[in-house]
Amino acid sequence: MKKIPELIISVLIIGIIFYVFQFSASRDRLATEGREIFLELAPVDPLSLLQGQYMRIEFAVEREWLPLPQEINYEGKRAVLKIDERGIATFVGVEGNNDLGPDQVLFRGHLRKMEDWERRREQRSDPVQRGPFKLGKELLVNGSFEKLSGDFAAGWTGRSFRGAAQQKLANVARTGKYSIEISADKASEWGVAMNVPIDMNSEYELSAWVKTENVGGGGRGALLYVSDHPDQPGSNGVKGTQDWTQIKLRFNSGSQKVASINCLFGGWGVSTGKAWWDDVSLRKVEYETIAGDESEVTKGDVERDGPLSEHYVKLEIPQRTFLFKENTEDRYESAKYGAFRVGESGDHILMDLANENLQKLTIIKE
Ligand SMILES: [Ca+2]
Repeated sequence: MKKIPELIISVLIIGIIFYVFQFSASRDRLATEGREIFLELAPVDPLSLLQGQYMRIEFAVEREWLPLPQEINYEGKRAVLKIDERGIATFVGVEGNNDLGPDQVLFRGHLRKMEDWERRREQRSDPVQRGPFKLGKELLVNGSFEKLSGDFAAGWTGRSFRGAAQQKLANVARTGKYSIEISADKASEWGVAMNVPIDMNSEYELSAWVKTENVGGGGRGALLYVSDHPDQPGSNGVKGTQDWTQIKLRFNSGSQKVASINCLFGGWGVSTGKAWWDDVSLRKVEYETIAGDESEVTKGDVERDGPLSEHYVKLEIPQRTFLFKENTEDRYESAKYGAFRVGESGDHILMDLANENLQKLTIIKE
């Protein structure tokens, strides 16, 4: 009887060794024989390396919904990626019976259908179906940074995404006496943030005025950003040296009950220089009912016949984290693409990250 547990353990060990061997053999094969493709990275927050040398990454392709002409069963299917002349891949469809083009590859990921609330949200963003809008009451407290707590603006806190920037209350203002200043000598991504309770499945407009001085680098510059939101809503950024300029963005709260509002320096990259934010405003977008003879019921029917007849699919890539080689963490700042090797079966491995010019950054540990 004593021998049986030992036997079980031996079988398990042999199994594990075999599995690891198979796994590393297929990895090696992919690494040498697979076709090289690049997938654009999407910003993820917080980009903190404090927990060790692991970092979470996402790909821009995962943020897109692809409309498909008819309903397809996605079960076990692979995505079709189209490769441009530089090797950069975009998601163009789901595998079918047709042959692949020379510029297409299969890619094994998780294909997901659009969920109901997401579909409804897409519908609502169609401006044709809506009447004129008005903005609701101001939801931000201390958006002009005039109320102080210690030597900083009450209710607002600094948030590091990458690098090291400085934040302070500045005696530069568009209105009142103060604004928020973020400055960085070394390229950084930095926010001054506040959490605001919001209603689910509602549209909001976030705006602010920004002023900049010598803002440069690969990031968007001085902008507004809603963090911890699946859509990563961000405004356009202001770079260079500009006097007070208004920036704004619209976003839908979806399933979120809190909006993490960021006055963001950097954004989809890192920036240097100095910028000021003042008169940050968050207001709900309220649409007026379209006046007409149709009843609400009829209008609902029209809406159901429209965008609802379309089908959407999203590609999710299981590779979410990687381990940095020692002392290579700062190279992440110039990362723009994930460099994959893809086999004919659609199996793939993430080999490295690459910069804007597709040069490898050699930061991923084996
Ligand atoms: Ca102010």
